[in-house]
Amino acid sequence: MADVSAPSQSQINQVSVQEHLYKILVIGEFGVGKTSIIRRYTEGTFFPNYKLTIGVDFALKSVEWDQNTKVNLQLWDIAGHERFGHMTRVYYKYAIAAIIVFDLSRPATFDSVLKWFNDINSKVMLGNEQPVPVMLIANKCDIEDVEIQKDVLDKFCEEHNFITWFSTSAKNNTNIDDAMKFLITHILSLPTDVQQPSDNILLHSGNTSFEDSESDDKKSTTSSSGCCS
Ligand SMILES: Nc1nc2c(ncn2[C@@H]2O[C@H](COP(=O)(O)OP(=O)(O)OP(=O)(O)O)[C@@H](O)[C@H]2O)c(=O)[nH]1
Ligand SMILES: [Mg+2]
Repeated sequence: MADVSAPSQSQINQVSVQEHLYKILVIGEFGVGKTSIIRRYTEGTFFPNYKLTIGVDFALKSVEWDQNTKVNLQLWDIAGHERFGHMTRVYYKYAIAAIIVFDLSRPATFDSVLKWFNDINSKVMLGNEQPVPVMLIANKCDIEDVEIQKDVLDKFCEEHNFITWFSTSAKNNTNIDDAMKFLITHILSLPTDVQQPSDNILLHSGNTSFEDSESDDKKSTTSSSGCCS
């Protein structure tokens, strides 16, 4: 005979929780602190030694956003070094948002922000053909004497349609969580038709170095060599 008893509270909760998987790109010049920001956010750690990323690295973060919403972020940590740049079209695929990082102590890295921004806009868009939302991060605000030109950054973001900017320190854990919360809030507010089917995004964590050509998309997003971070 069928069980006609009322569902328990935990069964009700299970049914009503919505789970999302979002692919987020973290890009910018080499050494600006992309890997450090991701590590701080996902693991709560910081390493003062620079170990450059080769190709692309992945990290996952699950956030219990509210009682009804769980958000899984797949953060794509893309090497900033010029020589790895030719694979970005493959890496960008199915991204729902991007973070462009620059280093407050190296002004030239701000000059490259638009290069990265144009790279994204020319290679990926949302499901509704709108541009991918981009957040600007001014990292290393802990370094003495760095200047944060708020007006310049406000104007820059408005002019180029960045969703906002934050000054952060991966070293001191300044504003990293707030920046990510802002980004998640923005993503959750996007119309549902922009969501990419999450089967396209693999829930892997690890390091991958791609040697293949840009056209070999499928292979690239599934391989995981575990080589050299
Ligand atoms: N003072 C300070 N140093 C930082 C901060 N974030 C990162 N660093 C240091 O900057 C260096 C580069 O950081 P990474 O996170 O490896 O930079 P990246 O952007 O991932 O570099 P690539 O992988 O080459 O593209 C490392 O020595 C970090 O310890 C920060 O907020 N403050
Ligand atoms: Mg790195």
